[in-house]
Amino acid sequence: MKYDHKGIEKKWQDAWEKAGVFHAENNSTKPKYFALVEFPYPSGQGLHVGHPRPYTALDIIARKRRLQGYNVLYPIGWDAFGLPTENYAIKNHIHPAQVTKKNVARFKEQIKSLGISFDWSREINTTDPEYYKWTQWIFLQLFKKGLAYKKEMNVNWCTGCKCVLANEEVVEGVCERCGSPVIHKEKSQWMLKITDYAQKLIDGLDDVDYPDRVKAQQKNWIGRSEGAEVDFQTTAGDVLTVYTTRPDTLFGATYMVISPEHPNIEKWQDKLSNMDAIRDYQAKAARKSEFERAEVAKDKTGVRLEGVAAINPVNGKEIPIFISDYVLMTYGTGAIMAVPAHDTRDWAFARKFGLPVIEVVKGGDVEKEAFTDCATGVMVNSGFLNGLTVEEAKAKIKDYMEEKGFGHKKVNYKLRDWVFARQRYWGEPIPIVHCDKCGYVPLPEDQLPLRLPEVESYEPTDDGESPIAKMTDWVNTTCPHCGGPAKRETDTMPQWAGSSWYFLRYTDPHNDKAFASKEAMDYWLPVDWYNGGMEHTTLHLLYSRFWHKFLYDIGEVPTPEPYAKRTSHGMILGENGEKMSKSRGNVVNPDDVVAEYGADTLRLYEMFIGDFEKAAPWSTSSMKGCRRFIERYFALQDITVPGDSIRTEMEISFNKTIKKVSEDIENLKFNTAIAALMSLLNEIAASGSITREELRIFTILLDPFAPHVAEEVWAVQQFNDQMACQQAWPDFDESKCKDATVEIAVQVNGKVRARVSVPADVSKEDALAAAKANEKIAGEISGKNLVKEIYVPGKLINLVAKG
Ligand code: ANZ
Ligand code: ZN
Repeated sequence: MKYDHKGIEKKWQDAWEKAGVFHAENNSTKPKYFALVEFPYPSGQGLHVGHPRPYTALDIIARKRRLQGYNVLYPIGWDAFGLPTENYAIKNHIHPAQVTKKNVARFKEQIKSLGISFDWSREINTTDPEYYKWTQWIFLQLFKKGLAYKKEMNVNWCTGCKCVLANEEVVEGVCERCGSPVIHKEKSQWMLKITDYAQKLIDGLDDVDYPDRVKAQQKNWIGRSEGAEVDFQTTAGDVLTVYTTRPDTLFGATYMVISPEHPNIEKWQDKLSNMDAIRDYQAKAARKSEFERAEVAKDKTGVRLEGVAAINPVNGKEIPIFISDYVLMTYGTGAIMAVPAHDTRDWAFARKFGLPVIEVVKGGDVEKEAFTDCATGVMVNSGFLNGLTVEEAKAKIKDYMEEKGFGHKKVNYKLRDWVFARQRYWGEPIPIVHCDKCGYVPLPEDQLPLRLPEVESYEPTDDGESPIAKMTDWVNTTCPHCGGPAKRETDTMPQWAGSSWYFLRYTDPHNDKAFASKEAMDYWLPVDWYNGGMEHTTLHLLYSRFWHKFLYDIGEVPTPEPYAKRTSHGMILGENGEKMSKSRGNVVNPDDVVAEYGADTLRLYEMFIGDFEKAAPWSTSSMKGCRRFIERYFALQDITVPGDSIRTEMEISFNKTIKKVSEDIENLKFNTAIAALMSLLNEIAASGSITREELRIFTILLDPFAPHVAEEVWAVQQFNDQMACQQAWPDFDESKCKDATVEIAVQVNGKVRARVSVPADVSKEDALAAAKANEKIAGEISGKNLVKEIYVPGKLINLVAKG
């Protein structure tokens, strides 16, 4: 029989849909399984070959779970608000909703052509008012709990997109999306207080199954640091508080640095004799990005405050105060005590400005560079701390400052609050009204969804306001509280809003009373397995955990963590090993592959391409190899013989393969699972025939990977009147997973001299006897004295012979 994917794939996709085999039931006696992939942004470019990799991987999990008797929820939807759509709309004068509709239709058709077992009856779209009604509702709950607030902020401003970016969206000083430089700007912004959840977001990681690299990145991003806040009296008669992780080095603090934005500068201006130089420096610092300012290697600049100094609380010494841009107002207290002997940036600064460097931890050469090691040094020049280790000194000085009242222990986090507003059109309107009398007033929940108004054009205004600001009919409203005149908020939510809770909606997507019913969430949550890109570790993954934890705290969701397990896939690169891109001319279009070789080949190949968690280059010849494997599988029907059991000589191979495929799928080792199926196929082909029972089992094993051809074979062979995807996953017999015989390498004095075949369960004595009986070995050891006989079961014998 000749395999032709063309007549097969569409037929089975329609049959699955008609039979509703992938519909998840909210009421079922079966155990539940919730498999999730990150829903796509429906871009104008359509699907690229990177998309099918995670979709297929979790499709394999979902299909295997169904075969294992689970009620599986494997949903999909569209994360469709956002800038690329809006920019396209502006350029082509089409409404973004229109653009979205077109892109979604294309994506949907492409994804459907892959035969992924999504439950399409639960499809969601973040731009649908019935969906964003609930995004707005959650925002209102955050607002009511004080976790959404408006603040005058020094924000990251993308000069290209003309909008505010979150810190997470600024990569090395430029916009993650468009690559334009990012500058600082004062703006009143809606913020979400994710910092309130910093510790919970760290602690929760203990209870979930995420890869270590993902946990490490999240922790690193949250950046917990333990130290102390220390008060320095100033000659202006007030107090300057610093945050330090090294209170042990207090005796080595020879000057202080405050951020150019520090509020004390204004307070001290009458006492400062060089305000012009200070103002000049402040203006320069404001133009730099935080990234630039924080760079360790950069040349240190600053201005000394003439007229105010600080007093070191441990020795009463007067020390100068500087402003320098390497101290950021957004971390700690915006002020530091500088210890040039033990901090690299302080050292560079002290050298440049000729400030004293006092060694307080012995162990390095502070004339040459800062000695920053905390593990080995011993305290010197530090009064009552002398002779202690750094750790001991930290504990002692913390107690001392608390006793004397000039400081206390303090935990800080690098994490910042989340800038939750964009001055753009294509996003969820923020459901807040501003009233001169009542301030910020939440829209009553029964007025949700607050729909986006129709506007003429989508360009942001030149002063950086959202295009919605021009819609005065929409903007002017009455205050829900006092009934007086009021204005609607015209900023919209950032793209990360809709994706922060979408998985909850899948459990109950058509509910119009709540974002999802308690029953549905009780049944489905948490997500059992969530796969997504590493690039979302500090953005989407952290944001959605935050929203979920908040919803848990207000009693709206049943679990403290949204995702029980998280995995991440690697990228698919071009044939030349570089990132696929139009400019490199190395883009593979999935549509072409599906048309020419079939979805099953594409699926199988994307799983065979290499270690799932690593990047892998595309190889057309290897892809064709996958196609050939499918053809050879299909042709097994020509050598099928009657028989409702596995032939004795094939028993071990089948049991081993079932075991391997079962386990490899669970461990993301799709490539070796496929390799095992390929080698079983070779063995079957070599034997010249296959029994019906063997073909039946092989077909179920292949089904999650290449479901269309598996269905076709199942139907042609009439194994039973259900579909392949409705069968039971085969069991294996552990006792039949070991080869009857194993090959053992035999060494004489460490050199391999022969290999002998022995029963797999051979005893040490029998193995040694077999080795010595081997002709070659017998020759090697004859006339010699055997001083040692080493046996590594199933693998190796080493005979140590002397004389
Ligand atoms: C004195 C000192 C001595 C420090 C020493 C370090 C080494 P992490 O671990 O990142 O929390 N610092 C504090 N606030 C700052 C700000 N707003 N901008 C720039 N730097 C700031 O680091 C905390 C350390 O970073 C603090 O400890 C402070 O320098 C500096 F041998 O204080 B340290
Ligand atoms: Zn009012």
